[in-house]
Amino acid sequence: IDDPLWWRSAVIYQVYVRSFADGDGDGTGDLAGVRARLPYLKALGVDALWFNPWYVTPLADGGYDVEDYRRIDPRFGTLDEAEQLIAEALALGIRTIIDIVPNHLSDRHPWFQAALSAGPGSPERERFWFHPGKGPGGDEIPTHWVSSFQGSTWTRTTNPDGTPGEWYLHLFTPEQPDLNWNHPDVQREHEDILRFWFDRGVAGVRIDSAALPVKDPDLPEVPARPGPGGHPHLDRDGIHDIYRAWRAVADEYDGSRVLVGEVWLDDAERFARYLRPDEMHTAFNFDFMTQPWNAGRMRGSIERTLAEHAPVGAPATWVLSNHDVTRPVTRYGRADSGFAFDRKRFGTPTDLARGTRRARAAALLVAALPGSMYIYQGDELGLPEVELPREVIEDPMHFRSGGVDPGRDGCRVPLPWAGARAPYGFGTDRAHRPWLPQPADWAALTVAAEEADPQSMLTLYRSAIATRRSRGDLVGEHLAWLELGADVLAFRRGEHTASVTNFGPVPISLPAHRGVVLSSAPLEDGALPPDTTVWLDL
Ligand code: TEU
Repeated sequence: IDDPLWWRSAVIYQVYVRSFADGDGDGTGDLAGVRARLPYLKALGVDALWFNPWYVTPLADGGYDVEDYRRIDPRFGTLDEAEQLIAEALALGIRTIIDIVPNHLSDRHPWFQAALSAGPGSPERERFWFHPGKGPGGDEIPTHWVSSFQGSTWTRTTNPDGTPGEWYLHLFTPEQPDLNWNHPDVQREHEDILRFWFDRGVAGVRIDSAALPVKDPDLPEVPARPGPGGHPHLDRDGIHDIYRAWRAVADEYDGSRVLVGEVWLDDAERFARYLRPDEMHTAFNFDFMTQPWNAGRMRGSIERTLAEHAPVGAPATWVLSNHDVTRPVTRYGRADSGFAFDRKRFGTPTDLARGTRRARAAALLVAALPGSMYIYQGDELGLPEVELPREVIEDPMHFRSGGVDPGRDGCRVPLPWAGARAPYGFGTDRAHRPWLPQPADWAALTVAAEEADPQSMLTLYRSAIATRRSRGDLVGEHLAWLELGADVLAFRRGEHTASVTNFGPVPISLPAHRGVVLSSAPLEDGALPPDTTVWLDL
C-alpha cells in the first residue's frame, strides 16, 4: 500500500454502485452496501476500486450525466459516507478511483440551467456549444454530426420568450450537453473537482470519453476519412493540454495519484500520446473486447498492446469487460464468440457452459499478463448477460436506437449475494425490488454459493489474484513467447512461471515443468484440455 507505483500492476475492481450491494433495502445499490461488502473485496484481493459516477444525477445515462460533482446522489448515500468508505477501504489496503466525465454535464447542472435562462449571446452560454441553426429561421441543424447514442448531436432550445432558439451540442444524449473546453471556467472547475476528491483521499480518476472533449470551434462536418488530428470532435491535438493540467494537479499530491483514461482510438500512435510522462498514467486497452476466441488473434492483440505502450514507458492495461459491453461468459458462449459490442442479439444461441469455461481461461490469461487488470463487478461470479424485458430497460442507448438495440443494462443487473431466489440478498425491503430484475436461475451464482464451491469462478478469481500477488514473476514486466502450436497461446513470465492457453479443439501436451500453479479446469492425464489456461512452475 506504500508503493507509489501501485498502479503499474494493480488489480482494479469496477463498482457499478447502483447494482453492487443494497445497504438500505430500497432496490438500488448504495455506499452503505459497498461499505458492508468491503470484506468481500478484501478477500477477493483487489488493489483498488473504480466507482462509476456516484454524484448527484438525474440518471439519464446511469450517472454519466452529473448535476453536482461535490455531492453524492442521495440514492447512493452522502459525502460523509463516501469519505468513510474511502478511508475504510484504504485501511484494508484498497485504493479508490472515481469517475470524471469532462465531455459533458447533466442538463440539470446549474451552469446549463443558467445558460438556458440567460439566452443567446450570454456569457453563460459560452461554457457550452450553443449555435444558431442553418437556413431561414435557423431551423436546420448546425452540422450533421452523429451522436454516440445515434441521432443528431444537436437539440434546439426554446428562447426565454417562447420562440425557437439556438441549438446546443451533445455527443451523447440531449440530457448531456457538451462543455466548451476553451472556456477558462470549464478548465478551472474541473481542476477544483479533482482537488476536491484528491483532498478526500481518492487515489485516482478514471477519465470518461477522454478523446472527445475538445471540438473544432469552426464546427466543420466530419470528413469522410479524417487524418490524424483532422476530426472535428475526436482526438484533437489541443486535448493534451487538458490532461497535462490534470497531471500537474495529481502531482501536487503524494506522487501516487493516477489518471486512467477511457481513450477510444484505433491509431496506436495517437493513443500512446495520451500516455506521455506528463499526461495520463494508464489508459484502458479495449482490444480484447473485439477479439474472437482464437490464439493467433489474442496473441496479436497482446503483441500490439505491448508494442504500443513500450515507447512511452506506460504499463499496459487489460480489460475483458465493463458496464458498457456484453458479459464475457455470454459472448464467449456464442458461435462467433468474443465480440463485446454487438448487443442486438436477443435470442442468439448461447452455450453458457462453453462460455463460462472460456471466461475462466480468459481470466487466468489476463491475470498472467504484465500491467494492470480490470475486473467488472459480477465477472468474478461468472454472471451472464441478462436478456431483460424491454419495458424495464433504462439505458438511453435502447431508446435512442428506437428499441432496436437492447442497450447496456443486461450487464448492469444487481449482483446476487445469497439465497435461493431473487433478490438474492440485494436489498431486504420486500416492498422494493432490485431496480433491474434478476434471473430466476442465479442461485448457483450467488457470492455465498460460490464461496462454498472450490470449483467456482469466484474461487478461481481469488486464487488467481492471490497467486499473482505472491508470485514475483507475475508482477514483473518480462514476457517471452513459447511456441507450442497454432492453437496455443503460451508465454513465460520471469524465470519460473508460464501461462499456457489451449484455444484448439483437442488436448495438448505441456512443456516440461516442476508443477501446476493454477488451472482454469482440471488437466486430463497431464494434458491441457480445450478452452483451458494453466499456470506452470518452470
Ligand atoms: O462511454 C464512452 C462511449 O463512447 C460509449 O459510447 C461506448 O462506446 C459504448 O457504451 C460502448 O458500448 C462512456 C461510459 O463508459 C458510458 O457508460 C457513458 O454512457 C458514456 O461514456 C457517456 O458518458
